[in-house]
Amino acid sequence: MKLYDGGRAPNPRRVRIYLAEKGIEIPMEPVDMGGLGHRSAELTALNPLQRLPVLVLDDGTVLTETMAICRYFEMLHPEPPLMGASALEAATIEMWNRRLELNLFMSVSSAFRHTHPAMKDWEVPQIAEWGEANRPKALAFLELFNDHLADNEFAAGENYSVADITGVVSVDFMKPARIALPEGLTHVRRWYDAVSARPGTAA
Ligand SMILES: N[C@@H](CCC(=O)N[C@@H](CS)C(=O)NCC(=O)O)C(=O)O
Repeated sequence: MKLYDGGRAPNPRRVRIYLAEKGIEIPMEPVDMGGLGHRSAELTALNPLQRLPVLVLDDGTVLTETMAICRYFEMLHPEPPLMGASALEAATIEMWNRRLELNLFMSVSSAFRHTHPAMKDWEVPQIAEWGEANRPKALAFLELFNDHLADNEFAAGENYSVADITGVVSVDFMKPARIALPEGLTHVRRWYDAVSARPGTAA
């Protein structure tokens, strides 16, 4: 088994944090994304979408998509549960993970990819106006998330989960996207500090 990893890029980082939280060690193959290594013939053959992360199993089976890769390991290593231990927990985690992916991660990612000069060969066409339009979308969702965290320790309730991984990676991604975390979001800050301090988050 081998995980093609993309260094600082947020989706590969989500898988690395997930694996660290689970205590799972697998061989990693670093890909130089700055040098467009993810578009090499080898990577394109594995993932025609030319995106990372990519997991290749021992029998050659290829898995892409961050959450699909996490789901694969979750079934093999259910403890500690990061995708829910009951039907309701699993659905609640899925709900908040999707909300965070679609409303925060995507907005931050669009702001970064559509405005940052280094992304001009990655995001074609690069539309600065669309990038700018996404900054307020990210901030609006953070307001909602702040209200939710007033009554919840973690993104999906009382237990740490993959939704927290998506959340913390999204907030960290705000820095290169040049979106400042507003001072008033005290519950987001409390949650962010707690999740950031977990050893796995350094992965
Ligand atoms: N939906 C995919 C997205 C993967 C993705 O977009 N990865 C980024 C790195 S964070 C990438 O490989 N980008 C390369 C590119 O845009 O050329 C997932 O969840 O894994």
